[in-house]
Amino acid sequence: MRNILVTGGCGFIGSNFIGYWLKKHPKDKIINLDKLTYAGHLSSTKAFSELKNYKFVKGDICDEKVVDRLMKGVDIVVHFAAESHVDRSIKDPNVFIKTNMLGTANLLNFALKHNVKRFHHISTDEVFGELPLGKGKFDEKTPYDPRSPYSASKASSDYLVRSYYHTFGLPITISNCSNNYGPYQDTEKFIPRMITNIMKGDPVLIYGDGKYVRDWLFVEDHVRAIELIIKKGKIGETYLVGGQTKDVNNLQIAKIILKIFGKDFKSNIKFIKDRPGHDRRYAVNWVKINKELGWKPKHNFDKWLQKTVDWYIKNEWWWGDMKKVSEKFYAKR
Ligand code: NAD
Ligand code: TDX
Repeated sequence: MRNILVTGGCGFIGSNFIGYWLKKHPKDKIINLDKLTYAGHLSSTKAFSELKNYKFVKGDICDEKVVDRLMKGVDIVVHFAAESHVDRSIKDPNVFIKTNMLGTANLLNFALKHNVKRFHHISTDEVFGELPLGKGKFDEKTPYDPRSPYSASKASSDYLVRSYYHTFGLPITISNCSNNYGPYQDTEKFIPRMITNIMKGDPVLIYGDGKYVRDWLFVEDHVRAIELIIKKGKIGETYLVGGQTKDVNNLQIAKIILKIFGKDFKSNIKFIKDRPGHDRRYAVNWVKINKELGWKPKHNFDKWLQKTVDWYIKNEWWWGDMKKVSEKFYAKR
């Protein structure tokens, strides 16, 4: 039995992680510390919220008292909590600096005080900046070059986590993953926004020329990678996690999704104002985690995109109210 503190477990990846972990490790205990910001949804924890070995605590990772209390007796910290949306970081960077940098620092201080055995930090490939179209991939040796307040705040948190390993010997690991997709992703993000726009009879909105490329990773593949790093990863190391290698741009994804709904492409897309500092392309080389830990992404993009669409069609109860919140934000973007 291990005591695990998960932060941000009411968000997209955190809730998928807890559901997966409790199924596979029913003897472990999980405490989920989440502030329930606009991006935190208790409804995402419905499948496991009644389990005896699961406990939810509403609180802020920046709060010293709460973190000090919860960290006592913890074996493993899995740190997902963050402000995660690039567009919001352009509108209001301060909350990103506070949660992603100061919140991470607060967790590190109390993890050290209470001698946790592992601090696993979830980060992003966006810390590496952008790649040109069609050329190159990020790997663990790529220099950091963050270009948005979001990615800069995540890069800072990565540096802090590493510094606690080198300076204080805190047993850390870090994973930097690419764009996740799958169930329980907030409707502010590209794929769920497209799906729910189509369901509401609205056009798919494309930033700039739409020829931006992301490396798409099914959320369960990501969660499996985190599990392996926690079990077999080397202390102090960073692992990059990416999807099945195929460059697909935003317009091509819009085309696939519109086709799933039987809708014509040209008449259902609308080009809108681009994102300032919009990174052109991300691509991840996941050879290290493959060679050292035996991980690879199992989920095929076309098949699991279709399954993700099916999930949103079946679960309007989950995203109906959230959609109003995300579109309210976008109306002012
Ligand atoms: P999300 O926005 O869906 O969820 C974030 C969660 O953190 C929410 O439940 C929110 O309430 C909680 N939270 C925010 N501020 C908090 C605070 N101060 N104290 C406690 N809880 C707080 O995010 P996500 O997409 O699940 O991402 C999880 C992690 O993975 C983040 O660290 C993100 O940077 C990283 N990441 C995400 C992706 C992706 O594609 N979604 C890709 C790479 C890395
Ligand atoms: O309506 C839209 N139209 C559009 O063209 C939205 C919401 C997005 N886009 C574009 C911008 C990006 O090129 O789609 C792409 C994906 O956008 P987001 O879903 O906002 O993701 P991104 O900016 O790539 O960042 C995501 O992946 C890395 C997560 O939000 C981060 O938390 C993670 O670190």
